[in-house]
Amino acid sequence: MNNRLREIREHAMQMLQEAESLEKLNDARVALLGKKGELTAVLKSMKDISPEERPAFGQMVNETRAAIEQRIEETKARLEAKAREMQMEREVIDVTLPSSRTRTGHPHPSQIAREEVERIFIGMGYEVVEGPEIEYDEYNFTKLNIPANHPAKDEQDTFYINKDIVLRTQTSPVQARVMEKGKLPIRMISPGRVFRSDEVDATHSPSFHQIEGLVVDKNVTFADLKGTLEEFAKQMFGPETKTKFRPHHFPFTEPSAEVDVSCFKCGGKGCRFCKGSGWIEILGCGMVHPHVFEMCGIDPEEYTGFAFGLGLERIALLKYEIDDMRLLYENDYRFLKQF
Ligand code: 2NL
Repeated sequence: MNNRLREIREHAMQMLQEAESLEKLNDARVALLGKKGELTAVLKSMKDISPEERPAFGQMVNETRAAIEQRIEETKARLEAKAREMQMEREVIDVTLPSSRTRTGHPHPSQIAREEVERIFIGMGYEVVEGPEIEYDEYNFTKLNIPANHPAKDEQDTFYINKDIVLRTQTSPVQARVMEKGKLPIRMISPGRVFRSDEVDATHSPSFHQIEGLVVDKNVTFADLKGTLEEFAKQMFGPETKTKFRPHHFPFTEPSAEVDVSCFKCGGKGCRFCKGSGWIEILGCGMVHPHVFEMCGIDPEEYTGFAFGLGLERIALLKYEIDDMRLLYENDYRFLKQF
């Protein structure tokens, strides 16, 4: 019997030595120690041994079992460590690999135009002021001398939130608010999104961007307006640029004008770009109407001022020779990245 136990033990050690995975180890454990295992068979044969020899034999069986169990635990620890190591090798992260490509986007042509206009006026000492896109009808229309039923109100009819609140049709309400604060003189521009209930086509959109400018001080004249906008045009479209002031009408300025610049493509000779005229319209302007001053709490006897407004999309279309405004609203990166 002693020999039999030694055989079992040696066989067991051999099996455990050869188990090269946790599954195989488990199979070996069942085969060695399980109900149908070799050691259990030996225990069952105890009845054939004489009662005097039984205790000593029992002890030997227990020792054999303990030795096998210990080797199983050691083998298990070894195989688990090996499995962990292999997993680490499989899941290794190479931090030196290049990352997946990210795209950082691109400034929008209208925003490039906005920054360009801002840069020029900041250079002339203007302050940039922003305000709400949702405005009181009173600030958007009434304080700018556009009373209810005025035809100009129709012309730029807008989206009403309720009977007193609108989506602003221009950024002038920002300027009306600055005038009301009463800190003079004023030299400001107000850029931002504005709204009109226009149908979408190649030159119109219900939402676009504008920059308005306002100067209020003592003794401001139309000559100051002309000089300022001439300088702006030269910086924006090139030093050779000429300007032309055509009489116009706006309810908030008197007198009012529209400003054309000499075509920066053909230099004024006339081409397809300027439709043969040599001139391109870029903005509207005028001397602030005395009634607007009064409604904003400024004494028109003491102060005068000029104001102007330009559409940023229009400037972007001109500057980049884009022939359809709708391209500006699609945000197609392939289009935007060209500018
Ligand atoms: C245009 C014309 C213009 C103004 C805007 C203005 C603002 C105040 C007082 C008086 Cl607070 N005027 N703004 C003046 C003349 C023209 O815009 O064609 N814009 C796209």
